[in-house]
Amino acid sequence: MKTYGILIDGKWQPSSSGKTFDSINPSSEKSIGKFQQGNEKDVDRAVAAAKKAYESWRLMPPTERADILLEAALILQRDKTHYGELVSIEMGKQLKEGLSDVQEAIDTFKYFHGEGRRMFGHTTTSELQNKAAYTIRIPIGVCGLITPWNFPVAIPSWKLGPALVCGNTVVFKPSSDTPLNAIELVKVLEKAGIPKGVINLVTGPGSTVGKRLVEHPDVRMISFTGSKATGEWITKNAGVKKIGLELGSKNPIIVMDDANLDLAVEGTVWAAFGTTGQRCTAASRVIVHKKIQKAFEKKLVAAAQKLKIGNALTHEIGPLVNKRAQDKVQNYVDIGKKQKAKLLCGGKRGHGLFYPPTIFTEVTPKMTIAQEEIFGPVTAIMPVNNLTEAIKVANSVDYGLSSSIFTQDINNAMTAIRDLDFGITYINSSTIGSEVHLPFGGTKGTGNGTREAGWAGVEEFSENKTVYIDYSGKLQKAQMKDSGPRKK
Ligand code: UN1
Repeated sequence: MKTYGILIDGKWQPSSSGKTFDSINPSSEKSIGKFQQGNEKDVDRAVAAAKKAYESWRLMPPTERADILLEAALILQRDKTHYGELVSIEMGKQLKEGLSDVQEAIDTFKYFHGEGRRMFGHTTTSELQNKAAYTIRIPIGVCGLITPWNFPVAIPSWKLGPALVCGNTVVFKPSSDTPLNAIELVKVLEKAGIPKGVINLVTGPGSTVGKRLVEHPDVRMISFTGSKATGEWITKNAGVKKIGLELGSKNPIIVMDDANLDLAVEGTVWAAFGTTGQRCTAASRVIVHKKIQKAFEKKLVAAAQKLKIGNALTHEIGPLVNKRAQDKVQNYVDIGKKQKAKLLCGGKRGHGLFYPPTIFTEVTPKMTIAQEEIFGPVTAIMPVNNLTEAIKVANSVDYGLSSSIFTQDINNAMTAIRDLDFGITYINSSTIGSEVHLPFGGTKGTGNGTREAGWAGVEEFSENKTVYIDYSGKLQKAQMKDSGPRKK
């Protein structure tokens, strides 16, 4: 069994804790390697290395930093099968999705390669003569990146891409469920030419590694994707730092009575059961017009029962990530039954870490399964009478990441775009499938207003500097010209 190190100042090494943990393939429940259980001391050394590397990294032209990202994209592209299989093996999503996880990272690095030649500021006027005014984007400093297991390559790339092109250095703490994917991704960036100290990687528990990173005074920004509880903890404990949060959701699909039903069923199957429901963008609520409810339910159950469950490398629906996740899903299903939601299919854990697609109907907005993120292959059909009620139900949760409506009526679609309180709205498509050049993130409990990906990624990982250049040769003073009271 191979033992992997942590990366500090360009050197892979053991943690000072002397302890390791295993990463488990959830399909077989076998270990795939030993990883360092990092601690506070490791984080302190990693932050110090990142701080030192920042001095020269921030001065490298952004186009040169960007070239390293392009090179990394090309390496991933060349060996995409290898990296895609690794996603399926360590995280448990089907191979096609493992490959698309890697594709999302390739696209992201290519996009941020382009940002090396954009990173636009504003040029504007000055209220004084012979004076110029404009803004530039400047790096923030050392960034702490804390990432989840469900997109073990794509989500780190959303953070690493913009952080690096903008001139920041990083300490990366990946989820303990997918450390190998994180290490392989960082090795790709090393191969592509990242100088030592610019990326440091410390594996280990959130309660030590993550905590120290959040509290460290030399870390200027924390970018976190994960649970709402941890996001709230970070908000309270990070001190004065920039914070970017993406904290999950309870995403709805609305199916109107005029919808193309087969399309709506296909979209729901993908959004509810794709990645075994383990996406922040998964649709765990389907708000269905009563007129087509029965027909929709019949088609959805039939489609869900056709899905092939098993080893992620060879099946459509892989396992849940670990035992804790499976217990959590089963617990929510039991609560659903107790609260009198009607179970249409699934509802009982499979062998190992597997769980079958599970559909409830007659779910009402106050039920627990209509409110809380389950992060498993469970969806709740909620019948409604009209669009106004559908939107009200859709908005009746604490989260606001992704939403979707299936309708052939432009008026319904435009109303939904205006009124759904979510960061993303899809028309006639499922709630999953964001593209890397557009902002990704949500309203309400999903985050704190930051967005990742696309130009929003540059905004997230840089700051504005405002520049004034006075070429009058005099000391000109703003706001000191008294225009006096208006004359009648
Ligand atoms: C996530 O689940 O946190 O739109 C990210 C999607 C993917 C990204 C999901 N492109 O589902």
